[in-house]
Amino acid sequence: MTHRSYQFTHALCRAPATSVTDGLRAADQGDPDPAVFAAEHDAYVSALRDAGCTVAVLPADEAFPDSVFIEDPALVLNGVAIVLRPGAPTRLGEADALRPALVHHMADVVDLHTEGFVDGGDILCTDDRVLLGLSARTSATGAEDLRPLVEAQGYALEVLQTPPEILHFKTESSLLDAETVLATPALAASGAFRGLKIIETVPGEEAAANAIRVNDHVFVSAGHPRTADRLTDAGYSVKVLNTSQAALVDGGLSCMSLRYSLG
Ligand code: CIR
Repeated sequence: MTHRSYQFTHALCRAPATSVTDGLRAADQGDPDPAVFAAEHDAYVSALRDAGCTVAVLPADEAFPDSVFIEDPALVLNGVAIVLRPGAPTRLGEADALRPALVHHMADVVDLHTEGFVDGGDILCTDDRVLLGLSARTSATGAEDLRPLVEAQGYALEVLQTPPEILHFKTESSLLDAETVLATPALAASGAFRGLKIIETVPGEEAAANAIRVNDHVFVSAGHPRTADRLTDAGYSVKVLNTSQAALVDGGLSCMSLRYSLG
């Protein structure tokens, strides 16, 4: 049986811009170093390739400091890209800037027409459901306008509430397999994961929750050894990756690729 929620043939990434030093962040802990960011991004792309994906890396887009976080302006279901409407003013133009590449790489492209907003970072997909967390970046109007596009791909849309202190729904959750998510205790307690098993991050390692399952492996950010052990003990093949520079601008593993299947 194939699992469209975590089995992928392809991934699309965008190289980090040197302007990532101007990237959005909730709390300033210093600017990312573009050279170190590029090295961490290269390792991330290699890990996607090692996991079995054909990866295309788009050139850096200096006009958009946060454009390395390519997950936010689009959602890909069944190889069809839905161009979203990112909720941060400095990121709104990323959708149009990405569109030509989506036309080139995806099976089809459709546009979310809305006065509202949806960020891809607020979307967690299972095999049959799209869980969408409302947040400072994703509005109820955007969610309802997205519904028919998601249903057209054979998914049910569930609209949930992301607790206010969390940037994106998937900042604190990720899919581990068709029945299981990794989540922080705070997001697990929100009741969002009805019908799914939950493995919680270890207290103090909340940032580990932004993991990604890619084919046979679960990528986890470095610096969260006890959560990584918890996943290994649960039977997952864990691959640890450095995301120190993305973390300085509130990014993590899921944000840096659009994962999808063709054919
Ligand atoms: C932002 O605030 O939009 C970026 N600095 C970080 C985006 C992270 N993306 C994600 O969680 N999907």
